Amino acid sequence: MERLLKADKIGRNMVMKTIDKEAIPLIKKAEKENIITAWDRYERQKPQCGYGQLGLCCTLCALGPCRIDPFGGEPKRGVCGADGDVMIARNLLQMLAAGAAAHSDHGREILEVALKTAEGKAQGYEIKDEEKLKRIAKEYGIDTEKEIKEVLKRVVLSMMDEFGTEKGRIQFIERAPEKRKEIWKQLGIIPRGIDREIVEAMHRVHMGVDNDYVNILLHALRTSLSDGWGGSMIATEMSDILFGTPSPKESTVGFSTLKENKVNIVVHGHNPVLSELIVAAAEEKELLELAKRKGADGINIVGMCCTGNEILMRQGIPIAGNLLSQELIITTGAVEAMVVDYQCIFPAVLEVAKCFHTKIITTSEKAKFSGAIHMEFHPEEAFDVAKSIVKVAVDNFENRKKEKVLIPEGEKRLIAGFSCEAILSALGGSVKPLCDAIKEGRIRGAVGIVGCNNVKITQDSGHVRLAKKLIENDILVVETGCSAIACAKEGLLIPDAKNFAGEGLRSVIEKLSIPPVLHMGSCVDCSRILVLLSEIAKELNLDISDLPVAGAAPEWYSQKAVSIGAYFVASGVFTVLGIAPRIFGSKNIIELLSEGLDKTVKAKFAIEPDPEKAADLIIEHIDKKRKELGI
Ligand code: MSK
Repeated sequence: MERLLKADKIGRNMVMKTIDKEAIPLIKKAEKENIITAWDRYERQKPQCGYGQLGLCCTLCALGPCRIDPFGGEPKRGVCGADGDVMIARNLLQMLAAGAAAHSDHGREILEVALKTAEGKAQGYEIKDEEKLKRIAKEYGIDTEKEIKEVLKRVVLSMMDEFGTEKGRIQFIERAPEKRKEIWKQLGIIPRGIDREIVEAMHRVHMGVDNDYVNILLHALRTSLSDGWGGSMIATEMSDILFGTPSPKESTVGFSTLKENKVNIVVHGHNPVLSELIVAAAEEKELLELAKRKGADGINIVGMCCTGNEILMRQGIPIAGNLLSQELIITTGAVEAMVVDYQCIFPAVLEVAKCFHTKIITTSEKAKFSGAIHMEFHPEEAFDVAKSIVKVAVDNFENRKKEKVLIPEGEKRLIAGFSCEAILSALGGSVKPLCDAIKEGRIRGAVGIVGCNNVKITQDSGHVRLAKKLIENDILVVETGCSAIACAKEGLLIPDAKNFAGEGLRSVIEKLSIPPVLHMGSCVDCSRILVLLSEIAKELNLDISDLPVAGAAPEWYSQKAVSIGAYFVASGVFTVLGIAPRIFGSKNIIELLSEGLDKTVKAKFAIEPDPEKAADLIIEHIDKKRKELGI
């Protein structure tokens, strides 16, 4: 009886933790071996601070930490005199600025590699998409008749200028529909420079600077636009130029992408400048021979989180999992090295790795982890460093303990690589067939589901349940980041998933041989969604806010997701969040982020943790937009 109760408890715990079937044996293994994971640490944090959850806690300066009584009692203000509105607005802007900075600094690094590539000083990089480079050069007014590396150099320098303040306006804003640009102009939120908006955000949150919550949050919108239409869009476009614009590729997903007889290397983080070269290095003859001498049948690279999405989209490299998979993959006992750059890497991977032979290798000067092996990546000797990293993993194969290995079975197929260019090409070169299908009602609308996993929601369940209900209701779903990985694990990223789709959507995707859920890339590739929406709006001579579309982040956790959500809404996309942001201590801010924004940017946020109800809200919104358009 006791054993049964225990089994039941484990079963129920599993259901609470994840819907990823391959994760379950690994969670059980972690529990059995007392390996602590994010779910356990979350339990130990409970109850999480009530003031913090409402946003009514301020740790910005040394007068505090301060808190405000949410029931109207004392204290009503912080030591400096800030009320709840100001406290929450400042906290939110600081969070958003960190996210915008992360995306944009990632973009800057790609530009630095591209500049070295143009100057012939980068090792292992080249221009893979000349056509795209020329197209973007024209947008920037750069002469494309010059030698291609000179064109690249000029584009890179123009983009680098946009991080500063000199230009006063970022170029890709011009891609937005006229009506949208007019709204931004009226509100004074056209970004003047990427770094400028982020630095100004940090200035405004300093004690005694911006003390008007509306003004603070308007700047939050401007900062987010500098990310979506600036730093992230630059990261996406320059990655396409250097590594190739994604086109549909078949691959596999899950922990079962690890191979028992091979050296397994997990690349985790965000920037393709690292993962692309690790993939290339793993094909080097000398390293393959070394692997053989060590007793392995080859070298197997798998991705984790967004750097995984980058190499999946461009090269079809298998993707092992998303945010909450990172500790579990080490518990397989079959990972020789986890190579990381930055963002979304739990410091805890070092602790889990101590229980196995796995080496954690950090590569970025700005993201060191105590106890990891640090092998710094610089463009000048990038390929040599990539080879050295792969060699560390190969040498480590002989330390693997066979009796500790557990690789779950069940590898799933997926198709990724739906860049805007790939979608246009599937549609025959223009968005018109998609617009026609929307007008005729075969496709009711489209939704971008993005973002992370969060321990507060059963892993992947928010993404999967929302996507399933939407496609069932003839709504096309596009995804990025961990959301795309979640739905891939559930088999929604293959044409066979048409069986989950409603009749109208099925008729369209069958004709195009595409899945009902399209994988558009990594977190920075949310900018691809903005470009696609702009193209559709321009084709129909509408604003983005007029379209029957929406955004959703059912399991978000990161500061970057705050920025993405804000630039979606600022761009005219109704967006539903599955995790409540820390704003519930202020009625004024709740009102501003919902009805207030609707009156100004013609889009708003909604918060709904239940994915079924979130789908209902989205369907209602899409139907309202269809009605307004008379379709
Ligand atoms: S990796 S930001 S957990 S999507 Fe881009 Fe996933 Fe969110 Fe990181």
